[in-house]
Amino acid sequence: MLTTDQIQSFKDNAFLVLPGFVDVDQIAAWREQFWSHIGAQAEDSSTWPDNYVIGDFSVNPPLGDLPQMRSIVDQLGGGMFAGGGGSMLVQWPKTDDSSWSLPANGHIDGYGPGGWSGGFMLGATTYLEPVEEQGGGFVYWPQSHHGVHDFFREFPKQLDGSFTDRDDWEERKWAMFSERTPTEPVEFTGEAGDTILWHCFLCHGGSMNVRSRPRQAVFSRWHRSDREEMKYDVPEDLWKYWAI
Ligand SMILES: O=C(O)CCC(=O)C(=O)O
Ligand SMILES: [Fe+2]
Repeated sequence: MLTTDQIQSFKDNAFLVLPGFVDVDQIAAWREQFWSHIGAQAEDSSTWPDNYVIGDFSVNPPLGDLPQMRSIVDQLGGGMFAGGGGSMLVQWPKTDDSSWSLPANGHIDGYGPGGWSGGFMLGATTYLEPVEEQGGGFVYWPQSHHGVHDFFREFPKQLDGSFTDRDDWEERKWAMFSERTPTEPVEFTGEAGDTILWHCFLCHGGSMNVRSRPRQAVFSRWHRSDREEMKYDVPEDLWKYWAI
């Protein structure tokens, strides 16, 4: 369970870092599953592939099935959040490229059956190995949920993903959202087992890895179990569909 302070911090910032959230034995088991699924050796870079999305694979048990995650998700969603798979995204080292920089803009997710579906609420990302700066970490814009919320209060119909049909989309793309936030992007660096919880309106993205180890991250997402009824509602209260 999260403390009152942790919940307040999540509400203020749209993310919450939980150091050491998944224990070492579980991480070791997931790493084993991952390397064996891709048929490569963790310590031999000549065997490494270059695919970002690890297809047909989910860690077992999925992140959302861990008891400590279940209790937090129930606490945040009041029992109304469903999902919690364990797909993996891997940033393989690009040692030949020294032009590392932070991404200019972050995006927001809108996953669901058949693409943008609404009703997406919460994401979580857990690392299977330490990730240092410039190591391909998950990058996010603290407090960007407010600007994104304001955007959809202004253009509520575009919550269905149709903001990509706007005349200014080609020119501005995701800057439309990240421009509304005053903060600089932050890299999620940390140890194996460290986890970041992120709000659905948190601007975020991937980043380039110029270190030596692959950035191995497990991603889980939760949606409202009643999303068909609420998915394109943009309430004035950002926390209407949350229990916090
Ligand atoms: O690879 C990353 O850290 C970012 C991935 C991402 O944007 C996503 O899974 O929605
Ligand atoms: Fe994303």
